[in-house]
Amino acid sequence: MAIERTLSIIKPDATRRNLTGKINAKFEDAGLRIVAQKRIQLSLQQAQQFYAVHSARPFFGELTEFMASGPVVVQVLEGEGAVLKNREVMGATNPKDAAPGTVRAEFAESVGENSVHGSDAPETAAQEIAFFFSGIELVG
Ligand code: RTP
Ligand code: MG
Repeated sequence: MAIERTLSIIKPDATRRNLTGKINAKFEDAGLRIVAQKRIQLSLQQAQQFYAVHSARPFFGELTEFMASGPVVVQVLEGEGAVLKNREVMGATNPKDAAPGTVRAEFAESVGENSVHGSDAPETAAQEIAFFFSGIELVG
């Protein structure tokens, strides 16, 4: 399988509870390399722009307000099949459905406040990485 990159976000519920290191350990233990990372605070407008694909969904307001409610850690993960591998490490969207040992099974508070975001395909990964990182911030 090819080496890929994917965009990951450690969400405000997790940064608030000081879980960045524990979540990063799960990524690294799965063979994902953190090749870029920064801690930022999104404005509501930036959160709306990032999640524009979900703008018609009933949870859009709740989701974007939550994502702007505190610091997030945005990161680029690299590895073999990184998009799918990251989603396996994250677990299902709803922590009640997430497999044991996944980030969401261990740390998520609810279906909305679920600790991490991960790109869902290589094409969206490229767009989401470009949303947060410039070329010189991406170390090979
Ligand atoms: P993500 O995009 O954050 O990696 O999560 P995902 O693919 O597992 O879930 P997606 O369907 O893309 O939804 C994006 C985020 O919206 C919030 N959500 N809330 N209240 C709800 O029913 C609900 N459903 C989704 C979650 O924060 C989810 O991660
Ligand atoms: Mg998604």
